[in-house]
Amino acid sequence: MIWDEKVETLPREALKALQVERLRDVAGRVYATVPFYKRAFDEKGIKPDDIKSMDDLKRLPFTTKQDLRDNYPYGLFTVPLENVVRIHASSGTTGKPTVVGYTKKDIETWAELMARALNAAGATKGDIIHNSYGYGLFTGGLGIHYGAERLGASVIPMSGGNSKKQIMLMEDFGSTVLTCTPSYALSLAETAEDMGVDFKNLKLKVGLFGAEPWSDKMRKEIEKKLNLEAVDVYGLSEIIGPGVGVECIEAKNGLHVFEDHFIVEVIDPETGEPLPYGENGELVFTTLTKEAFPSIRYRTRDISALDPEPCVCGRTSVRMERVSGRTDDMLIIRGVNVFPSQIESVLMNIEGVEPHYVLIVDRKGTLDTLEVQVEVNENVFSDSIKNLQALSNKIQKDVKDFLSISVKVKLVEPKTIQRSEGKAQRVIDNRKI
Ligand code: DLL
Repeated sequence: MIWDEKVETLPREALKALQVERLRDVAGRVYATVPFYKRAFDEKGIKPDDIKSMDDLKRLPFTTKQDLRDNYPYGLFTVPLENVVRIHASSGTTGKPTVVGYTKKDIETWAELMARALNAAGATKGDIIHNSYGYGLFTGGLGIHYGAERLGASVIPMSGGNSKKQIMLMEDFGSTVLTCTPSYALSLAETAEDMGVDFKNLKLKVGLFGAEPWSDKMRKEIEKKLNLEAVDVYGLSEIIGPGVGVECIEAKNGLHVFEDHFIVEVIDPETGEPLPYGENGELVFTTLTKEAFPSIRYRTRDISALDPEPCVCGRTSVRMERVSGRTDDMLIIRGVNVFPSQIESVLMNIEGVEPHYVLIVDRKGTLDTLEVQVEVNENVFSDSIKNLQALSNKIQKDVKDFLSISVKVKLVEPKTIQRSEGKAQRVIDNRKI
C-alpha cells in the first residue's frame, strides 16, 4: 500500500534533484535566521548558494545534541515564536531536555508523513488504531495520532499505562492496529494472558512499533504473542518525531526513509566521514522542509547502514537497516564493545528464556563486570537446580562464543524484571553512579 504513489516511487535521479533544491532552500533559511548556523557555515567557508549538488552536503557542518543544549530552549528556531503552534521536548537522562518547535505547516507535514508510515504498515482509513504511545512532550503519542487522523482511521488516544483497561478496550472496540513501543507490546501480551484474554480473539492485524531498538527475534516473539504483523517505525524529536522512516509490510526488511523530506547519511562516528552504502555507522539527518526547527546534518548517535536497492513494494527510497543501538549505548566491557541488542539476539535464540532482560554493569577493582539478568518461563523456573544451572551455563557460553565476553548470568522468576510503558531501560550502569 502506498499513500503518496507519485512521491514515494519517484525515480532516484528526480528525487536527488528535489533534495538538492530543497537543501539549498533550508540552508538559506537557517543561515539567514540563526546565528549559530551562520557561524558554523562561515567556519566551514560555505554559503548556501554554494550548494550545487549532493556532493556539497558533506561540506556542511554537523549539528549535535550538545548544540541543541547550548541553544536551549529556542535558540535554533528559524521562525518567530508567534508562528510556532506546538512545542515538544525529549527528556534527557540528565539536565535540560532538548526542545523542538513546529509551525502549522510542520504539523501538516508530520501528519502526512505519519499517514504514509501507517499506510506502509498496512493501515487504511477503515482501521481502528489503538495508540499506546505516550501523549505529552514525547512525540510518539501526538505524532501517531495526527497521522492516524490524516489517514482517516479511527484513533483511540490511549497513551501508555493502565494495561488491563488497554486490553479491555482493544477487545471491546475491535482495534485492528496497535501502536506502542515493542517492550510495551510484550508487557500488554502478558497482561492479556493474566486476564485470560487470547490475542487470537482480538481483531488486531498489525502493530507499528518503534522508539527503541528491537531485534528481529523480538519481532517474531511479538508477532507470535500478539497474533499480528509487527512493523518497525523510526524517528526522533530533533528531526520531526516518529515518521522519519518505516518498514513496508510487504518486505519488512529495512526502513524506507522519507527522502523527499529528509536526507540521510551514515558516517564514521570517529572521523565524521560519510560511509558507503552497506557499511555500519552513525545516522545523520538533514531536514529539507521543516520550518520552525530545521536540522542540518544532525548526528543521531543511532547505528545503522543504508541500502539503495529497489524494494518489492515499489518505493524508490533508500532503506536504513533497523537501528541496532546507539553509539552512547555501547558498553565497553574489558575492552570489548558490546551493544545490548547483541546480547538480546543471543538470548532470544535460547529455548526457555523470556524476552525480558536487564544488563547490570559494574566495576570490581579495575575490572568491568557484566551481569545478564533474564527471566525464564514458568516451566523452566520450576525445573531442577541442575537444569537451571545448565541453562545458565549455556547462556554464558553462547555470549562468550558470539561476543567474546564473559558474563555472569542470573536467571530470574517470570515477571520480576520491571516492565516499561514506554522505552525500556535495558542497562543499569553502576560505574556511572
Ligand atoms: O522516540 C520518536 C518515535 C516515537 C519513534 C514513536 C518511533 C515511534 P525521541 O524520544 O526523540 O523520539 O527518541 C529518539 O529513539 O534517536 C533512537 O535512538 C530511538 N528510536 C526511535 N525509533 C527507533 C526504532 C522518538 N524504530 C531515539 N528502532 C532515536 C530503534 C529507535 N531505535
